[in-house]
Amino acid sequence: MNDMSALHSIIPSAPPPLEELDLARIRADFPILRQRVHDKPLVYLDNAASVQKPRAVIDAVSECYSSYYANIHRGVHLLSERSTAAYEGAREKVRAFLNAASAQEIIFTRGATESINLVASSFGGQTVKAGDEILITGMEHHSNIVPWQLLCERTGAKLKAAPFTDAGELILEEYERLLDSGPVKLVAFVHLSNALGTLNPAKLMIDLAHARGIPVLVDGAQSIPHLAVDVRELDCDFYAFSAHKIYGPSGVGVLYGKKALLDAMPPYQGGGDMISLVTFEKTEYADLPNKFEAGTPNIAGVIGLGAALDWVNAIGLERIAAHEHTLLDYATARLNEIPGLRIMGTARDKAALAAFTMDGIHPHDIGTILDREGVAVRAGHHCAQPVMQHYGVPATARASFAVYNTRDEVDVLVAALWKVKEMFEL
Ligand code: C6P
Repeated sequence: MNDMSALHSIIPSAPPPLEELDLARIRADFPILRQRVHDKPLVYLDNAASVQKPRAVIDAVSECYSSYYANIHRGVHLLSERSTAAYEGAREKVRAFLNAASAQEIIFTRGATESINLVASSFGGQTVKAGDEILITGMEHHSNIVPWQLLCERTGAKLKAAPFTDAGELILEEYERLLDSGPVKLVAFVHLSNALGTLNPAKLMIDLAHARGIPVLVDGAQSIPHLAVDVRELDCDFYAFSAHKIYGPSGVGVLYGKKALLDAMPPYQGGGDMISLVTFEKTEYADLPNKFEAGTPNIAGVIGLGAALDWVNAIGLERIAAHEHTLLDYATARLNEIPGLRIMGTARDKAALAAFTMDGIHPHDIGTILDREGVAVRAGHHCAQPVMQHYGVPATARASFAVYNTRDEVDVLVAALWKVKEMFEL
């Protein structure tokens, strides 16, 4: 069972909760939430897959294209200068949001997936040799498994995964044992599991790896919208996330990396903007962060991410987290009232989502029937097939929360699930 201890472990001092009025104001920022689906009010609970966008983000993207769009870093003309300033301004916003030491440590990518591939290809290609090991956990998203497998195939290195309990908690003793059981060159783990909701003890895991001189990548795709992240306090070496999970546009991501590591790494891709001098004999690369940003980036998308972070900051991540935890506690209690429903992932430290199965009913049927009731959830393996294999199920249904969700929406979800159950009992 999820309880308030999860809330307290994430939020040091309890912030003021979101009042009804705040919530109404927040919801009013999201035009898409006003619609009806199958003639029912939309209840959007697929936020872990991608969250909806507030007006401020939609407007920032639209404003870029309608009033000052041009390519960046290239032109001497006014529009290019304005686009460049807005793009680099967004980089500074990301730096401040993560509390990184320098904007040079913020690399824009296409998403968390590309951020991880960048590290696997560049850092991994340079550092990892045959016989070396990469350590992940058993609860990773495919984006934090497959890039390492590809690296292992290329180099002859080995991928190891630290196991987790049936409650969905990492077995720390096993993690430590695996750190010591071979020449581990990098640890990469998910901060908040998209399939279980487990919040991993990131600081402890990083300290344990660093005590052995091993650098750490944190997959922050799910944690970024739900808890305040301070990369200097965490002391992670790399942190990856996607804009679309934190109210920003899709097609944009971030890789944070410590400057000394990024400086020493070779470029990921070659092309325009990542060079300082090119001849046919040799190329000199640009300084950070440009060295890792080859080609024209998603300019308006990055600017939209900056607007998303402003929007989140205006509410405060602590308040967002507190609201979502209240919802998760309420949802967990109500879901547990349904006979035959089993929540997958009951870790003490848990956030933002409830994944579940129902006896004798395929998760895709649950998702389809819920959709007819206006409730959007994700049904499937959530790109975390090893997690499904752990529980011996092909898929789960997953309700995931954002700041705009309400208790009433949880009630709609639960009522719709009772309907699902009745339909299958006929
Ligand atoms: N998880 C979900 O429904 P991209 O696709 O690059 O924006 O994010 C990849 C990714 C990496 N790590 C974790 C923990 C994730 O949850 C995701 C994306 C979505 O759970 C889509 S599969």
